[in-house]
Amino acid sequence: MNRRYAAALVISATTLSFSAAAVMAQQGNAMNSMSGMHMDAGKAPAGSATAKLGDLDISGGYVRAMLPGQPVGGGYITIHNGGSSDDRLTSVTSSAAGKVELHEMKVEGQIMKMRELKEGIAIPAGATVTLSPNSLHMMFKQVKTPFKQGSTVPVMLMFDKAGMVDIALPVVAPNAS
Ligand SMILES: [Cu+2]
Repeated sequence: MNRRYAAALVISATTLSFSAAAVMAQQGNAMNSMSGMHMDAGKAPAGSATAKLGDLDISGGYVRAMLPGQPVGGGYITIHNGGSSDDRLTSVTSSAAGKVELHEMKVEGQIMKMRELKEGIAIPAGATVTLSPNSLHMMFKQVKTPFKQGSTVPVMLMFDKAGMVDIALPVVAPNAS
């Protein structure tokens, strides 16, 4: 299953298409609960990272440990905008990866599609936006050392209005959500 997952993700086109089975392989567990699209409810593992930046409350930050041969890593976080003006997560960088992209996954028909959000992710005034498995996520590419459970991955989040913040994301089990 890991090999299949890796093969699917090696296709580094802007729009990736892969089968629901490959997505289940990525999840690595809870297959029986995955009929159709499995939306995590935004619950983050214990010990996940938090930060405060102006009107933004950042919580539930973590990355998943990478399986052997896995070419890319996934990161997740929740951002609440307590202010009265809209903001936008425009980009993410990390010293642990050559680049970090903002992606979304969507089921179209029977196919799970992933695409890069080049304009970033809107964080409207008063809204809470959650990056979670099978939906919005940070995708770490050109990872220097595969993320290992128990370590942390430093990231810098850049927002249109609030500015930037450094946060260390704990690395949790590959199938955690
Ligand atoms: Cu992705």
